[in-house]
Amino acid sequence: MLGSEILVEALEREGVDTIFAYPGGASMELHQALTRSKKIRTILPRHEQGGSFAAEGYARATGKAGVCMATSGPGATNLVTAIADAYMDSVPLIALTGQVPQAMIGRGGFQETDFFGMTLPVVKHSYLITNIADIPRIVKEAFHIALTARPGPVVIDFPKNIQQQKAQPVWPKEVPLRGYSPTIHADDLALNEIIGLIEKADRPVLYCGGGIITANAAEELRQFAETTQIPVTTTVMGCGAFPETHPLSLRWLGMHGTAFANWAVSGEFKHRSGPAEPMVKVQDGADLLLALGVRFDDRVTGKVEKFCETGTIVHIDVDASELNKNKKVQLAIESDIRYALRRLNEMIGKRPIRKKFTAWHERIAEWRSRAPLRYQVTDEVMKSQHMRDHLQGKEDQVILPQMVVELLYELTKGEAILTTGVGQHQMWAAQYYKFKFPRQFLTSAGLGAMGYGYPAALGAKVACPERQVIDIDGDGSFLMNVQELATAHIEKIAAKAIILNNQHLGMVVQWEDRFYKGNRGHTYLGDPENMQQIYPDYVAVCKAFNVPCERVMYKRDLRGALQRMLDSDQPYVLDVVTPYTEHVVPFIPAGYTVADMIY
Ligand SMILES: Cc1ncc(C[n+]2csc(CCOP(=O)(O)OP(=O)(O)O)c2C)c(N)n1
Ligand SMILES: [Mg+2]
Repeated sequence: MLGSEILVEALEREGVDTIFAYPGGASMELHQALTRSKKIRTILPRHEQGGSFAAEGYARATGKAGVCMATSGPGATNLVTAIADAYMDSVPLIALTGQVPQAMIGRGGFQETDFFGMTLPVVKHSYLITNIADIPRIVKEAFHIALTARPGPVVIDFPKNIQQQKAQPVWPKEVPLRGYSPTIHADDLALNEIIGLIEKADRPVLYCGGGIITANAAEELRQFAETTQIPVTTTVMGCGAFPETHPLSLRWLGMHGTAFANWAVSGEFKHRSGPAEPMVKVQDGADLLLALGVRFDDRVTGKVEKFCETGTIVHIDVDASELNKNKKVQLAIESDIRYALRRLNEMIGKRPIRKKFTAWHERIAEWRSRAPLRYQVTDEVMKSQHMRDHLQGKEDQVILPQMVVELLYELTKGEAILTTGVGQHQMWAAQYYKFKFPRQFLTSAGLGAMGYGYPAALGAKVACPERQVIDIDGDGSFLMNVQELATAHIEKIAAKAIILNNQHLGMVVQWEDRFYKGNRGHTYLGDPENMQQIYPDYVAVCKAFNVPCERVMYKRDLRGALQRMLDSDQPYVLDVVTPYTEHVVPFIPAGYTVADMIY
C-alpha cells in the first residue's frame, strides 16, 4: 500500500466517517487515496479555518474526534486557530497536514513551514511522520491521546515522499504509552471527605464545567445534585451538563452569568462604583464549593482572590495540572469526574445526607426573583439614530437580540443544537436559550474565536443530521467565514444561521461605552457613507451562494421568519437587524469582583 493509503485506512480503522479537507501540493496524494475510500466522506470546506472549525463542531456535537486536513505551509497555518481553540476547550481534534518531502525540510522549500514547531504550545501532542512503518501506530496513538483523559488536539504532519512510498502495514491492536495513564480514579478517602464537608455545610454550591460533558457524567451529576439538593451553576463550557430548566439550576456564572449564580458562589455585596471603594457584604455566599471539571477561568472568577472568598473549595479534575493552578483550594482531587460522581452517589446511597439546606434554597429563591435575566425596550434604543435610520418611523417594532433567542427557544422547544460566533450575540445565546442536554451549546469559549459559528454548525449538522443546528452569529463573526455558505450549499448541509446584525463589533462597542467614553475605535462595520443601508447586504451575499436568506427588521415579522427558517430543509440564513446600543448584563468587568457587578 502507498503511505497515503495506509493513512486513510488507519483513519477508517478509527471509525472516521467524515474529514474536512482542503487539498494542495503536499496533500493531494492523500486526497487521491480518500477518493478511493468507501467509508470516509470528504467535505471540501472553502477555507481551511472553516474546515477545522467544522471538524471541531463535529467533535463537540458527538464526543468523537473531529478530523481536518490541509496542505503544507499556508494550508497548515490556516488550521492554527482551530487547533488553539480545541486546546483551550479540550476538544478532540486530529489535524492532518501534508509536509514537503523530507529531503526539503529545513531548506525553505515552497510551502514549507515547521508546523510541528509552530503548534507545539497549543497541542496535546504532535507527530512528524518520518518512517512509513510508523503510520498505523501514530494514527492509533493520535486518536487515543486526543480522546482520553482531558481531550485535546493532535497534529500529524506527513511528508509527501512518505505518502508516495510503499509498504505492508502492520496494524497494532493497542498502543500502550509509557507515562500516559488516562484512567485516573479518586480514592475513597478523599471522596468520603467530600461527604463530610457536605454534612457540615449550610450553603453548598456545585460549580461544573465542560469536564462533566467530556466525561459523559451529566447523568451522574443530576443524580448527585438531586440526592444532595445542592444547587448547580455551570461555566459556559458546562452549559447543558445540567438541565438549565431544573429547579436546582442557577444557570451559568461569571462575567456575564446570572447575578444569582455569582451571589451564590461569592456572596452578595452592596454595589460599589469603583475598586477604590470597600466591599460591603450583604449576604454570605457558598460555604462549600464543589468545583467539578472546571479550570477557574478568569471570565468565571473575576478577581480570583475574591472568588468564593469565604468558602471551602473542593476541586476534582482529570488533569492534575489544573489543580491549584488559578485558585488555591482546600481539597484537590485528581480523578475522572464520572468515576468520582458515581462513587459519591454509591456512598450517599448507603449513608444518606440528611441536610436539606432549606434556608439556603430560600435565599437563592429570593436572589433569583430579585435579579432574573431581563431586558427592556428603552427610549434610548428607540430614539437612537441607528434605529431611526433603519426602522424609519416604526421604531416600536424594534427587535432586541435577546427576543430573537428567546423566541427561537420557544419555537424549537429547547431542542436545537446551537453554535455561535464571539461577541454579545454569543452571550445572549447562552443566556436566553436554556440548554437541557450535553453537547447542545457549541461555542468557542476559551479562545473566543470569531468565525467559529457557521462552520461549527456545518460540522454539527453533518454529525447530527436529524437535529436542528442553528448558528446564532454576529455580523462581524459571520463574515469571517462567510465562504462556508458554499460548503453548505454544495454538500447539502442544512445548517441554519441567524445573524444578530447590529452593524457593529458589538462587544467591543460595549467596552468602548463602559471604559472609553463611547469613542469608536474601528468598531463600525457598516458603510459610513451610507449609513441607512445594511452593509454588507447578506441577502445578496447568500443569493450568490444559492442559500436562501431573509432580512427581518420588524418584531411582527420575526416569528414567521424564524418558523420559515426552521421548516426549511436547506441551509438558511436570517439576517435580523438589531440595535447596537444594547449591553450584555449582568456584567462583571475583567479583574473586578461581584461587588462591581452591573445587573
Ligand atoms: C478572530 C477574532 N478577532 C477579534 C476578536 C475580538 N472581538 C471579540 S467580540 C468582537 C466583536 C464581535 O462582533 P460581532 O460578531 O458582530 O458580534 P456582536 O458583539 O456585535 O454581537 C471582537 C472584535 C475575536 N474575539 N476574535
Ligand atoms: Mg455585531
